[in-house]
Amino acid sequence: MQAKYQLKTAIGNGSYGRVYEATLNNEPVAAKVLHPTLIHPTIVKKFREECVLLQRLNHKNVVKLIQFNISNSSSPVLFTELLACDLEEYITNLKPEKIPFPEVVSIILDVANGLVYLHYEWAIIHRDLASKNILLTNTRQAKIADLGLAKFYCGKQGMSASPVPGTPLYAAPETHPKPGTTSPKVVYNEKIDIFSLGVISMEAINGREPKCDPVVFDTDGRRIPENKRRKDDIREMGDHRLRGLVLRCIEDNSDKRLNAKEVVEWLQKEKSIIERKNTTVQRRQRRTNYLPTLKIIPLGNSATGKTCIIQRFKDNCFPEEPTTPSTIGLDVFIKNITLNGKEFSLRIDDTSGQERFDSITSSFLRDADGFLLVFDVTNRQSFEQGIHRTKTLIDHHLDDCACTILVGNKVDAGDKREVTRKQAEELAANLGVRYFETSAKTGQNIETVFEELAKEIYNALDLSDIGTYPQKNPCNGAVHLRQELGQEQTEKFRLNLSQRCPCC
Ligand SMILES: Nc1nc2c(ncn2[C@@H]2O[C@H](COP(=O)(O)OP(=O)(O)OP(=O)(O)O)[C@@H](O)[C@H]2O)c(=O)[nH]1
Ligand SMILES: [Mg+2]
Repeated sequence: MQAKYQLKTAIGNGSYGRVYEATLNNEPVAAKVLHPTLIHPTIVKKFREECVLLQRLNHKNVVKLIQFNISNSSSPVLFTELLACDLEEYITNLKPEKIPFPEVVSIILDVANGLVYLHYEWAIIHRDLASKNILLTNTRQAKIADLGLAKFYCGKQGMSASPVPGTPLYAAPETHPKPGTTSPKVVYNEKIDIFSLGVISMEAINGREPKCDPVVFDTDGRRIPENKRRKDDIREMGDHRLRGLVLRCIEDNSDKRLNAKEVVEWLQKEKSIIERKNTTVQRRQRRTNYLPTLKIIPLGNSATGKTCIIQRFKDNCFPEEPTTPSTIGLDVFIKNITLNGKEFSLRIDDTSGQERFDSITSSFLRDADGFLLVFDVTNRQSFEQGIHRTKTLIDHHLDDCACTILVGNKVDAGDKREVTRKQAEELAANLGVRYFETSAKTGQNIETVFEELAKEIYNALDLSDIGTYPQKNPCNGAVHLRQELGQEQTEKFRLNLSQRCPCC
């Protein structure tokens, strides 16, 4: 049965014809009407096969084909969901502003996810990825559109097809046939989409359409490297955080390009950094509307000196008593610090090293920005078993690696030492972290470990764009917080109300 549709305004050009805003059975849709010159039985047959396949595609980052109309009497039409605008339009309308970094990450990640679906679940190459074929919803969710030139490909050996099928500005070098070749075909694989994705990413980063030298081969018939043809775009990216990703996508040699899954992995890391950065600012602002907060958690076996380290850092003191009470559950301390001229609040969660509190400790790990893995240099077990145990705890609860420093405490204890500096440095190298020796008793290196960890977090999260926040209610000195735990749990905790900061 033929669908009842009505074309309204033209909104763009697709690979085979014009795209209109339309209604289909009274629902808003986009309708692509095939160009009359293409109505030839072979093309229409191919088109129909393609429509049947596309109708089966179902992914949030691929535009959904709703229906198609192929009759002998009129131009074939295909109907897809109607979205707000395409990426090219969005970039143009934003000028002179550029798309904010978090949005660039999320748009490119959406496209890469769409490509993972097409490449790995269907073995389909799009072949015409360009910013005009990336559609955006009102909330900037991106969807790959116009699969008019899409083809099945047969894995590694690639496929042979007509050269330069897509939009030249975005086309991978291998789709340009060598001058003087007799065969009009070129062989390529899914990496041509990755190349186009790299060009689209540069466009989104630079906030303008790509520039590219139209000359592909030099006078001796040698291919001109893409980083030369696209040097203006590359220069304009400067040291943008996604520069490395883009360069890996537009490699001349397709084998060296990332694949769609690797692009997704790369961008997911960026996304999680953005999310952590947002929490850094919001976490504290939600409560008190002042400084952005970095959350640090010292972890380690019981009696390694975590609480003493924190107290030395916060109040520059060390308990007189020969033994101090073990931490029950979790205590929270706040101290403000200055990093690169900006004020931050360090929130230090003092965890208990006792294994029976591991489940409480775990619930606070997820949004931590950094960890101190503390062992006692006079206690071998705290080094061998303790660090392994606490590192495993972090790995179980964090998807990506947070900043971590290994700390050997109690170095004042002289000949009682059971772990050498060399052994600790070896472990640190294996864990890929830095090592510091401290003494909460003498104060040795205590400020340094916190400052170094804070600097690591600052750099990892690229906090340079976090402005200084008005400090309405400065919370200097001791703050001892009860956490938002259930009544039953909180009853068990020590809580020094006199030290409790009213602003927290
Ligand atoms: N000699 C020496 N003793 C220390 C040092 N740091 C802590 N201690 C002692 O080690 C013991 C344990 O210290 P805490 O800070 O309570 O240890 P903790 O890691 O917080 O222990 P839990 O709360 O049970 O996890 C106390 O008796 C401290 O006096 C240090 O740098 N040198
Ligand atoms: Mg303690």
